[in-house]
Amino acid sequence: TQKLNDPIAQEEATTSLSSFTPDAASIASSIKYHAEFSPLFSPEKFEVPKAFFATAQSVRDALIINWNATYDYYEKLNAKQAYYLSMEFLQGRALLNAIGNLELTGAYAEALSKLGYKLEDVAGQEPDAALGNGGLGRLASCFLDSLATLNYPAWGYGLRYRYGLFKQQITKDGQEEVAEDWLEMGNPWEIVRNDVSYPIKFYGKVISGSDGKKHWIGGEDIKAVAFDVPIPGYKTKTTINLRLWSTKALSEDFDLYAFNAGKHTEAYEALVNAEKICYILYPGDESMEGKVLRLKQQYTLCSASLQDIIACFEKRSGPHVSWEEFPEKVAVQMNDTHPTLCIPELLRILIDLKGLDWKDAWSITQRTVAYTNHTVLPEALEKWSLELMQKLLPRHVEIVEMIDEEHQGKGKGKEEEEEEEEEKEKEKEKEKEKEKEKEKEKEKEKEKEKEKVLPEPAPEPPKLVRMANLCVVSGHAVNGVAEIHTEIVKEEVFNAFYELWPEKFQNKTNGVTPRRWIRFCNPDLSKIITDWIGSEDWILNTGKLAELRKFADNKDLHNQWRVAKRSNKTKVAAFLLEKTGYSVSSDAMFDIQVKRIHEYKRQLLNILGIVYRYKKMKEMTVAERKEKFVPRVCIFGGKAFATYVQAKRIVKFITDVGATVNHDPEIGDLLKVVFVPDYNVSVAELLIPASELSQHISTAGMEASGTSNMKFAMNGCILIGTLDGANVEIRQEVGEDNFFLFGAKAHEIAGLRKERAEGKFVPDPRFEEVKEFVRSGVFGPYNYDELMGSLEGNEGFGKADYFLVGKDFPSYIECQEKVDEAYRDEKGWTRMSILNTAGSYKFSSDRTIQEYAQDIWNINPVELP
Ligand code: 4GP
Repeated sequence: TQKLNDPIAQEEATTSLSSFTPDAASIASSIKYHAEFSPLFSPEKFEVPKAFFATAQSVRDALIINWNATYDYYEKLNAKQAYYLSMEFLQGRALLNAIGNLELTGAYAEALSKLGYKLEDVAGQEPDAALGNGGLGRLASCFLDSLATLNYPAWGYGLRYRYGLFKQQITKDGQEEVAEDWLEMGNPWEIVRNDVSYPIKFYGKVISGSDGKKHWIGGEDIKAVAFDVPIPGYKTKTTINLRLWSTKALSEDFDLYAFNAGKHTEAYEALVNAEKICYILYPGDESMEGKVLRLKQQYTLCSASLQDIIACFEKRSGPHVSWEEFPEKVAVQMNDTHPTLCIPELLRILIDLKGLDWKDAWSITQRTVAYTNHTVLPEALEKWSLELMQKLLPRHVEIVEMIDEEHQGKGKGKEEEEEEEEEKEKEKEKEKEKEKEKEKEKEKEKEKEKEKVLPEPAPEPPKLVRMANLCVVSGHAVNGVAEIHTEIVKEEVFNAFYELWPEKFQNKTNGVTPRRWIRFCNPDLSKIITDWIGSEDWILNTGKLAELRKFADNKDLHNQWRVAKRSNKTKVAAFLLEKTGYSVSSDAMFDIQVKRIHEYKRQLLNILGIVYRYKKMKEMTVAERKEKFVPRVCIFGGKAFATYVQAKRIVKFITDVGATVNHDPEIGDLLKVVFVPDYNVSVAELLIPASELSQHISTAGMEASGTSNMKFAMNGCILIGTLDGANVEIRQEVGEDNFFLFGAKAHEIAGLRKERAEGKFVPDPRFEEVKEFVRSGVFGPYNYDELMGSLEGNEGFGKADYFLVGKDFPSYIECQEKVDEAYRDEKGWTRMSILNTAGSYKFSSDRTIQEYAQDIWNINPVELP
């Protein structure tokens, strides 16, 4: 980062700062300047894409000034800094957020209008930066906003994927994935830092040097190059950094001889190999190639970030580096287990490169790193093949073995360690000899096997490295993301560790940034809140939202509140028409479920509830159905992982139900079912403010927290949900009367599954009826046997209806009847809506970040002078 400590640079910076006075006229000239000198566009055209790019670049100028000042000040102060390592950051669009945080929205709108553009249209040009899958990645992005806003010295580290999360298209066959080329037109926010790059090694072998140290040599070498994205705080100069790594081959790896000899592919093989590491977010890891790539991604993030953190620590320490002080200056947070490799990597650097002994390095590492768990789904708790890891990262596996020994209470003194090392070397040699013998034997046996009639014995299962255990053993803190989730983490997932070190375990209930998720995405509601509370303070101090409770019965507020909701609904209706061709009435209740498509999130329960409603409507006369049901628009959105067959079936089923119901003239506006294609952050910003009912209906105990539930509540939406994740706390805060609760409780689930597996479950006749109806073929020719079948079966099918859709179905549809009743009472409903916003203040990520800063990172805010 450019340091401004020489007078000329300072002079220049001040000049550019003063030339960027944020009034509409100077902003317009800055935009024009960028439009003219941006090499990306031809000079004669100044169309909307170009206007967006030039506008973003002019905002970036402002950000860079603050960003440099922030960095400079941190360096001078040498305060302790937190580093948030995450394989995912789901940033979404940046323009409106950045000018909003800089308080320049009005000035930019005016400047653009002088140039003949509407801010809205220009902002709409920006592609979503979708470097994340869902909750975990979006949480990381909310955290960055809060860190900057609260002036915490902190950085984010991630990867700069060439292609973000895939674009979802909905065709007659269901979901199709298309590559998301978000960098196609360039990224105006990032600053490529060719001066900041680090070597990354894979494969090779470990040797013991004559200096008594371990050396990791040979193998494949590439480099990681930094791309910096400035993250502005709200109403503060603090602008922190999100550093994203991209991978490149070393320059000498381009094989000039091969190229000149016409072997072009061979010549740039190394280049492609290096670059492909950062091609896509979460490469499919069913193949071995996919697994290798994913592990390379994880190691690249960890190695580059740690080398960078250490370089910064050394620089700030001056000539005398005291490693003992490292944990006093650095806190590393691992966002789930994906960055676990930073544990052995930190140990490797400290021991092999900086010459520390095991004991000191281990103590430093433990005091530096902490781990957040985001899921209790067993399939999501990462386990890596030991064999693969040994090949790719041989030195790290040795270190992991030492950690395991340390944990087993076999920590050694240095001499003992060295002796043992020698012994180990000898043993290894012997082992190698034995292995060779064994191989020969095996070959012989294989030859004989071919002649046998009976099959060969099954191969031994591969040995796996449990990454979560490594995190718990090595970190000083482990946290869950909602109270109920942390209890499950302590009592079930990591119970043995909890018994050993209860002090390590903490809860940090998630939060979302009120800037993006109320202030900027819902300007109409924000204005009302500000008017009634009397100031904009609630944007920084969400506790103020509770003051709305005083006006929960005020008629004027009710009217304004409903007008704002209605206007947001109208925008969504237009959007749905454009994206799906379905026309919906803004008078109907907007009932929304948007999130990743997953069986545990139970979109299937929602759609079966809709099917049941549809069937009942069809059985009634017009008058009866109007009497019984309120008109609803049921909106779904979300992506299914490309290889998750069952999730894709659910998407297809929802769209098929929509195709039938939406065209049924008997039903009209009484029921519409719409699947919004390509759900992403920007779509969420549009849908959430328009939502009246939102569904958070996971099988209890399975959703770690959920964060969209918080966004919906903030925007005055009433939740229907199970007692799961953060729902539990939301219900507590907004009040039981303002939350629609149904379903089995977390502690009952194991018993219910057992009952089901033993064939003791007696399904409700309404559940049988709805499946029967689906099977009758009302929703088209597609065979839903597999989908319906997954909800059935008992003995022998222990996994049948694992997510307990059948069990919760009756209480779900009964609860939905209560929703209809409540919606008819306009006054009562508006009151509930206000009380949801008023009670949502706890769920600001500012609160969450303050807790991390105090209880885990031990860092303090640093306000720029
Ligand atoms: C998600 C959890 O599923 C969600 O409940 C939670 O709110 C979110 O993390 C943030 O903590 N997990 C993931 C994941 O996205 O990839 O495991």
